[in-house]
Amino acid sequence: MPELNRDITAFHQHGYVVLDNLLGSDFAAELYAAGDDVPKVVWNEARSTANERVLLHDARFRRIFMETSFIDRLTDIVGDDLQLLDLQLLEFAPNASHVGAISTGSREWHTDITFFSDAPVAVNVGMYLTDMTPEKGPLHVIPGSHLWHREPTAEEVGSPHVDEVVVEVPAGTAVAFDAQLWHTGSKNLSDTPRRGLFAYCSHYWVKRMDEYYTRALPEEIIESEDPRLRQFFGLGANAVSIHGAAYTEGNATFE
Ligand SMILES: O=C(O)CCC(=O)C(=O)O
Repeated sequence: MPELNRDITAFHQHGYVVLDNLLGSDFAAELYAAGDDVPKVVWNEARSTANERVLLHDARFRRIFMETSFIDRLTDIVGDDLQLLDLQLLEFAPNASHVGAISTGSREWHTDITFFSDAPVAVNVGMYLTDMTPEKGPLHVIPGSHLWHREPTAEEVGSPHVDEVVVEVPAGTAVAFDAQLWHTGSKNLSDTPRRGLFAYCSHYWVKRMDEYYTRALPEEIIESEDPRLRQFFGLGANAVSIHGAAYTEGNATFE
């Protein structure tokens, strides 16, 4: 089994990086328990999710972005204009017959975006709340597949791949991967739910997935004066805009 990539500077080469101890095991256990309390949408017998606003209105989930090194570490990967596009809690039911959404095979290879480019556009960050042992259905990735510029075919979706790598990590560790990378969870064969949080990150100039929600962000975020946190939640650029440093000049004229 090849060694997992833990070097942020090699992120683009491999298409992923393991972020050890991003949450830590105690906080992961607290968030796992918090997952009992949040309302979830059941997609099928194997998979249910809780959306960003449900999570952010619970102070325990906000602490990920206010009290851990999340924003620092993702800024190192994405850049100074880091923004969150979406956050989800993903739960795979115990003793599952499916990997997740659709596949009845042992894999469910997919990319998270179908716009392919050499430059990384979006990065998904899986924060695992349970030890990802083989029976828990760990993430699998195909290093380098973010540069293939295509989605898996119908024949490829459900089957093991010769170049796949199993990302067995302990609870509280995260895996950041390019949204173009072929990746898949695997079946949760254990007798307890598998829970992970997925923070989908990108640049400030990419639109947040606001249409998924009807509820506003919580006041604690809207009223925050931390410029990096405001940018992270789409409330104002902190980094110099790709539209130029004079991006906001003239706002007053047209009020
Ligand atoms: O559950 C996992 O480990 C992977 C989840 C996934 O594939 C996704 O969020 O796109």
